[in-house]
Amino acid sequence: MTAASEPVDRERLLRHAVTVLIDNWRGHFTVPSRGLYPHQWSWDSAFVALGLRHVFPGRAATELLSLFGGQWRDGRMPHIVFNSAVADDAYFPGPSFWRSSRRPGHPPVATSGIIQPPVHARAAAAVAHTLGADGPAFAHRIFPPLAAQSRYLRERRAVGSGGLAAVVHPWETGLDNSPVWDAPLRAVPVDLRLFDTYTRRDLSHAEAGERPTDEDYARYVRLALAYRDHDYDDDWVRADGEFLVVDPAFNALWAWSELALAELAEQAGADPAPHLAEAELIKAALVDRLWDDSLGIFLAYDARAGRLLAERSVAGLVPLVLPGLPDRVVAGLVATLTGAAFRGRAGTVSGVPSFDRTDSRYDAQRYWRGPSWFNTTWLVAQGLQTHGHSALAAELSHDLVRLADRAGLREYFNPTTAAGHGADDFSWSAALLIDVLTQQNGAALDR
Ligand code: 9WN
Repeated sequence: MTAASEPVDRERLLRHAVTVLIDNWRGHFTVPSRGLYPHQWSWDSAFVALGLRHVFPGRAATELLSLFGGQWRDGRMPHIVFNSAVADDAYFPGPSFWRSSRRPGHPPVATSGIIQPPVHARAAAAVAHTLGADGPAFAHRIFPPLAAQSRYLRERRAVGSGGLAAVVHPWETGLDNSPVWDAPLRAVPVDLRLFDTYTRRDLSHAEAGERPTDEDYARYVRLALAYRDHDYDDDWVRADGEFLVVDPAFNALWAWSELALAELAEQAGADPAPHLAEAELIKAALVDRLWDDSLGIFLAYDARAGRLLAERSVAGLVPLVLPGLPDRVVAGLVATLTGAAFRGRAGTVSGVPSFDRTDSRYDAQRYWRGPSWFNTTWLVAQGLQTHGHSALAAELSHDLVRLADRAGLREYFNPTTAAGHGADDFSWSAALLIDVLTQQNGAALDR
């Protein structure tokens, strides 16, 4: 019996995943991990809700509603809503770094000032569905903040004639230290004086070799400080910020969420039409501006330098989540996913590596520079399912189960050895495992 065909104890895995979500629950939200990330993170909460809904649907609704308690008056949903029960320096950069409370219109809770990929409406639509008869009441409450989040992207983050949204910090992509950001980050000086002004808390919880480098951190801090010191002004940052990038995953998730907003609008008594139209607009711009036929993948665009970044990362596969992509695009994405850059020969790679395995900068255990992650692998599986590639989707879901079985609910995984890295008992790994186990039948998983 090969390792891939060993039977998996689904019940045990499910129990463990549920225990992790219970242990990481803080009364109205879930921390991504108990040590490394002791606050509420934006896109983490969406993935967590997608799993929580199967076991505690009420908590899933609370998770999303409590997150939007941190939304700003301009509609931005910050990437962290701080947990006032932990010390300011439990995580760096904490509340005193971001200074959200000095901003007019800030909510009564401390937050960061940057954003993360907008996958929340998709999670909310799934939660509303699971809530059954209580779905419309939840839709009524969650629809207005979700619609405001989308409006913020359209009004404050759109760049160029295609109108796609730009991110102004690598943390906004969620794929923080992807090698794709190396080139745009070269324009951001490493300010050595900054090194003495902060302590990296992440290194007390994870190996330095698995996290971003000190130089990258100094750039992250510089970018965040500049945005903060310009009062988080999006006119300033779009004109003069040192990092301005259009990311395919971010925009695809925005379009996917617009489709979900249309579903929620039906339940909330609002008009779905503008959301369907917005989704089409974003999708057309993605294909028109970011699709690269020769590389068979969507690329990021460096709006500062005015050029596409010709590198293959999992972010370029995520647009598969969108229905109605041209056939040649879907075929190209599937060929790239199953080719040497990502999955290669059947059975040799687990999940979807976060970066091109044939590139010299691929690093199988450093954060977003190679490892497979649950959320991006799950998103690609969703996309495959949408386009009728069910067998390949099932393979990816099966990989997630096998990774959890072999290495536990880690933050990220070496795609070839299946070793786990980063935080343990990581919430979105637990939540998406629950989703996968709940959606699949046993026969497929134990093959
Ligand atoms: C910065 C919480 C977050 C995820 C991101 C992941 C990581 C933070 C960090 O952890 O980022 O936001 O300190 O490295 O890259 O995707 O949301 O799990």
